[in-house]
Amino acid sequence: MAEFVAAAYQEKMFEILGRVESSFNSLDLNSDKEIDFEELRMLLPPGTKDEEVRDVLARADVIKKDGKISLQEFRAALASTNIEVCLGASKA
Ligand SMILES: [Ca+2]
Ligand SMILES: [Ca+2]
Repeated sequence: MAEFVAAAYQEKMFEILGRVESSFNSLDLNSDKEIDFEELRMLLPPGTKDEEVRDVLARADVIKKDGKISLQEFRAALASTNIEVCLGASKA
């Protein structure tokens, strides 16, 4: 039973990671492999304040603090925070 749960969990993680990469690519409008402030702003709901965009960016921009979110940072952010909820990707 535990093995079944572990396998299902792993499968789900792979599914999420695959989706993370494709959603990252669709958010990376200029295809430079980073999500910058403007790209992040477009992904958040209309009317989101600059400081809120900056806050989300700062929470994810933790590995290489260059003001942009790399795929690695994007994944780490999803794994460690509820930023996934912000991105509307919470449903399995
Ligand atoms: Ca970009
Ligand atoms: Ca970064």
